[in-house]
Amino acid sequence: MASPFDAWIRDEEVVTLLAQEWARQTSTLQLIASENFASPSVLAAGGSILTNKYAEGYPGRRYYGGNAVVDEVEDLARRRVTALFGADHANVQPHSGANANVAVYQALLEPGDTILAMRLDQGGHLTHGSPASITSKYWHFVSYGVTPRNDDPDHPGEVIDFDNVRDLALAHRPRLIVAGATAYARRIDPVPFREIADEVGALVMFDAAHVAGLIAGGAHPNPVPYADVVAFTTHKTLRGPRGGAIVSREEWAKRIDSAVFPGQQGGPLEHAIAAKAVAFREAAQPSFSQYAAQIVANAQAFGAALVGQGFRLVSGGTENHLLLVDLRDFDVDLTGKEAQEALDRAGITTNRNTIPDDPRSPFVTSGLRVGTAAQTTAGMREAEFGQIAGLMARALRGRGDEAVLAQVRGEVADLCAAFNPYASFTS
Ligand code: DSN
Repeated sequence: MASPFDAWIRDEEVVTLLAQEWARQTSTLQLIASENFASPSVLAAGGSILTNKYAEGYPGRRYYGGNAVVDEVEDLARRRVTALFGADHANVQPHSGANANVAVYQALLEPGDTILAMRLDQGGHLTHGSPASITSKYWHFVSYGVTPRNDDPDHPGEVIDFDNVRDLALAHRPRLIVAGATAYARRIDPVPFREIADEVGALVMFDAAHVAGLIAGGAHPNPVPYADVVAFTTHKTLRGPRGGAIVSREEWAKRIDSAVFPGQQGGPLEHAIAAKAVAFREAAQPSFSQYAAQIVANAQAFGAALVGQGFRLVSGGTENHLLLVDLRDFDVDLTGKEAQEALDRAGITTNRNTIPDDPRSPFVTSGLRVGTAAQTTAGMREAEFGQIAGLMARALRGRGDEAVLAQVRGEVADLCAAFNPYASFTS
């Protein structure tokens, strides 16, 4: 069956591939923590005629004619997102979260300046100074990490080590401190970052790529009052189109706009910006707050059920939409790569991930990252996530037996059939 959104496509090969992807997305479990199901309105705006228009520049200051309507579209997106987060200024043009982060560095810093950010293997993002990222070629990164593992449930370890952040800040006097992560299951409090930054005269960027939807929905603290700049993606918990955005204090507005265009990008993707505008409106609805709270409740139920199946959770649990699973307690020989591949065969889509101080390489890993944002959109609740933990454990225990994997895959398909993501959207 083809996706209901592809009726206009006159290209058999592409339609066939989209039908296959529709079947995959609706008959297998989407547990990648950075993914979601965008609404039909977001999809339609993203596929609109605005893709036809070149609009280098910003509303009222374009380098091409014919942008009267496009100006209104981009202004609408900017107004909606500044209202959503209570920010002074917004730039909605970044094509991705990585672009947004690099534009912030370019706007706030000189080449060679020092940035203090979270190390990749401790939960940070590539653009937080990984040697593999261009960011580390232009700026000097110093990395903070998490506290050691500690199995006391009242004082969990593997949480951001603020003593380490402060010590490094005092020793290296960074120009910018980055808060935010890509594989970290705990709430990130912006206040200690601001306090440490003030002590050493640094600026603060909060990378809210993962938790922007939780912030918009009120499930996580809003970093905007504490950070100079907040950069984020629009397609993860925020449930919009694939892309990035930056909100900031007014004093950084001009520099950020110049860094995005012409600093990094050419023509903005106005169809994507229209889809972002739709998503920002959706995220401002009361139902989105319920959604954000349910994402977290589902993640906590999922975590408890995974622990019940013998898995260990990095940092002992979750306060957001994701869980970082240390596979070694479940099976000392099971790598993240092997687990991801076995789960794929069982219809459960996840990604392998390094865990803090992982003895294995980033290509193999000892961890698995899972998230609840997408299947919560599809209507799944705590009971279903409990069931999913059991299915994952069965698939991984029986990973050498194709009959076990096929049986789990069948049960996954039955579960997904009862929770079609596109049945839950009413507009
Ligand atoms: N790829 C994103 C994620 O999965 O977290 C980060 O860039």
